[in-house]
Order: sequence, then structure tokens, then C-alpha cells
Amino acid sequence: MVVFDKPHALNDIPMHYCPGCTHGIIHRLVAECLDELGIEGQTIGIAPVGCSVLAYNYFNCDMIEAAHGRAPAIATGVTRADPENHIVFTYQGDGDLASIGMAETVHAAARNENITVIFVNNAIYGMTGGQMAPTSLPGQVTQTSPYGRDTNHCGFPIKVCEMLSELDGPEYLERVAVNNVKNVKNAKKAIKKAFENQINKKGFSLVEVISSCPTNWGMTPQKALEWVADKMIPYYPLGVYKDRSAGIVKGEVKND
Ligand SMILES: Cc1ncc(C[n+]2csc(CCOP(=O)(O)OP(=O)(O)O)c2C)c(N)n1
Repeated sequence: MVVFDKPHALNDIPMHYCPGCTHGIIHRLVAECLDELGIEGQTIGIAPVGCSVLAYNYFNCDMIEAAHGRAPAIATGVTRADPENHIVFTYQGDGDLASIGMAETVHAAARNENITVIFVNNAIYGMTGGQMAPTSLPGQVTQTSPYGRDTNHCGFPIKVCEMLSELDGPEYLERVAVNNVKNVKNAKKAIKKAFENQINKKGFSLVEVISSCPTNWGMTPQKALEWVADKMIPYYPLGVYKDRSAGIVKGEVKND
């Protein structure tokens, strides 16, 4: 009996991610959904600029590399050029999606583009060495906030799901995490639902995945997962922020 297998939608090559980074888990969840929905052959993924810039090597489906933050614009082009035959997902970090690419994100959501956005929130700019991100927590020590993020000087973190839930456009917004088995299972459910929404032409789905960056947080992988549970999730509550088809609108968070 096979109890463990690599999803077909993931290539069988080593990933470059640091020990304890959760990008690999999230890649796997996306790939499992492509396998289970039988859509690998019709899916185009959009890789970002950030640690997951090489995602085009890891996914077996067609991939396009976007300029920093511009993945939703490219996804819009793909889905509008061939709406009947293509499934398209973007895979973006918080610097990519919520900083330089914020306008693309908001407008794609407002237009209810029929795309799936996988938003990996690790509260830091990973690839460039750990600078403060729009999602870094108040008090969080980063390379550019060595005494901790001072909200008087640097403002407050952006809560993407809460913010987008105020728009009439988006179909589905959910925040999940991958710090323990239960949360990983919920994350998979949310990612699958996002793809199903797209298959059923319901429009814009964004799944925010609370993630860890042990290297740039300066923690062991284990400690980083504890920090996710103790600091990140209380600031970024998990749950469904919008599910238009299920009648959940405007930030009525439904945690299970
Ligand atoms: C136009 C442009 N501006 C800035 C950069 C530098 N840069 C590369 S990755 C990155 C941020 C990545 O952080 P995030 O999106 O949170 O992803 P992570 O690396 O943490 O997964 C920045 C600012 C760039 N490559 N291009």
C-alpha cells in the first residue's frame, strides 16, 4: 500500500529553501490540489520575485515569471486570453503582494478576476535578507527595524484579508497557517476551494498562508513555528474573511 508519494504536479528536484521554511509545504499543498482536481495540464502558475522566484522549477505545470508584484496583472491576462481552457494561480510573498504589488492585488480583487492567489505571509522580506515588510508585526526585529518595528515611525501592519473583505469584488478570502498538522490540513482545504471556485468561474480567490522564516527571524525552525502560534496568528486571526457563495461577507470571521 502506498502511504506517501510525491504529487505529480511537483518536479522531483531539490528545493533551495532554507531549513524550516514553509514555502515547501505550501508548494506541496498546491501541487496536491492540482493532482486531485486533474488540472495540472491546463494550469499556468505565476512565480513572483522573492524567495519563491524559482517556483517555476518546482511546479510541473506551465509557469510564467512576473516582475516584482505584478503576478495578478499577468494572471489577469492569462485568464482573459483563454478563459475556457486555463486555470491560473499566482504564488506571492508579502513584500511582493502587499508592498510593491498592492495596487495589482486590490484591483484584481475589485474586478473579481477569475484567478487564484496564494499569498505567503512570513512577515518579512526573505529573499533580500530580512528587511521589514508591510506585514511585519509591531515590535518585530528585522534588519531595517533593529530595535523592533516602531508603529509611530513605521506605521502598522497591513491585514490583507480584512482589507480586501471590504471590497464587493472578491469571491473568497481565507487566512490559514501551516505551523501544525491541523492547520496544514485546513490550508489544503482552503487552497482546493480556491481552485474549485476558479473552475466554477466564481472569480477572485485569495488564500493567505501564515508562514515562517527561521533564517531571517533568527530562530530555529521549531522556535519559528512557536512564534507563528504565539505572535503571528493572534495578530492575523485565521478563518474565512469572505465567501460570497456561502453568504459570508465583510469580515465576519468564521474560525472552526
Ligand atoms: C522592482 C524590484 N524592487 C525590489 C526588488 C528587491 N526584492 C527582491 S525580493 C523582495 C522582497 C521579497 O519578499 P517577499 O515578497 O515577502 O517574499 P519572501 O522572499 O519573504 O518569500 C525585494 C524587495 C526587486 N527584485 N525588484
